Amino acid sequence: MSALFSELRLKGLTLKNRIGVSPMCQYSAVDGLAHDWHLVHLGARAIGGASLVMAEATAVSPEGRITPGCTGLWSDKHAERFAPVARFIKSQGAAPGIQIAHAGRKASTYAPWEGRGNLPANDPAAWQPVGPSAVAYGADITVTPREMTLDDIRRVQDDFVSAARRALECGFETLMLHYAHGYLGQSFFSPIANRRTDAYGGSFEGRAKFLLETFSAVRAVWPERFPLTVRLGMTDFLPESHTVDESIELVRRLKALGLDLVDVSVGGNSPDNSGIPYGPGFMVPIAARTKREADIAVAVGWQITEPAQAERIIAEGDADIVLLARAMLDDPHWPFHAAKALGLPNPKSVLPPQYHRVG
Ligand code: 531
Repeated sequence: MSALFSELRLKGLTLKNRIGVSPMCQYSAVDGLAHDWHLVHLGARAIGGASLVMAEATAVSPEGRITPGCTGLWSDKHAERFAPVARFIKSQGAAPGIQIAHAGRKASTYAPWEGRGNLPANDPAAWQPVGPSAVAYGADITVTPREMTLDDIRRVQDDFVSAARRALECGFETLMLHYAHGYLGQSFFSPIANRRTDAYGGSFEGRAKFLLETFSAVRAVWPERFPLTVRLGMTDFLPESHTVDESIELVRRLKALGLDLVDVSVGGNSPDNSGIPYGPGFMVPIAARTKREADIAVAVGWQITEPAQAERIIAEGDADIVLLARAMLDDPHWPFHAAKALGLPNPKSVLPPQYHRVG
């Protein structure tokens, strides 16, 4: 009996296995609108047998995009474009999910294959990023963000709520708030990015305020029957970073507000990555700790590539689901190949009948 291929119940949703597709930016939208690429990219991975297919970091407003090619959910037209994507994923027996995001001070940058860092100010596609404080990220993201006013904060929180409503209307059944990787939510929690002296900065309570309030506002419109999740950057692994202990306390507070699962990730508030303990499954110990200390369902990614490794993570109770990224780009049929490698009795059942002629 495989733990990786056991069901996972999250609220009213039953996932058919513990293998999910992590949200992965495609930088391929036009004016934030999803199109054929997103349908085929995400649809192929639903065909491949993942139980949860997460659409990429999707901006709640135009200035919340990381790049001009990022998807958005800031109008009903955007929702209409995502509806066939969600519908197809569901038709393959996978749960359709979406991550909603605001890029904050890491906005207005090139797609990775077009350049590095910020779009130049004279590029007509560039815009002014905002953040908790007027502190630039650094390295090649040199633009100093405009410090958000209290009105800006309210507006962005409303944008998260509107995007959540639209995500529901277009058929997504799992919603993830992007509170990782140095984007807006994460940056409010980080003493590296957040130097505010008002109620939204300073102490743990102040730095947590934007994240907790935004979560609460979204929870009020996201139905109880579907999981509401957060991807949280647990630490930057730097002395000046927020700590794993603080993150676990934040997870406890989010849980009290209705969080169903936390996807543990890295911080991304500093270009200094020297403290990140890269290596196979390096986030698993933090996932296990979070699960134990916050008593909540946990997802984990990062350098998880092998079926036996994924099986062990779930079997040992370190996490409830693995969310694969690069491994899924490499092999959309990763779940089928994992079922074979783990010696499941009928691995072809992972794929739809149209593909049962595989060897
Ligand atoms: C890179 C990244 C990972 C972890 C910390 C900082 C940066 N990813 C982040 C992605 C976009 C592509 C690059 C998102 O989370 C949207």
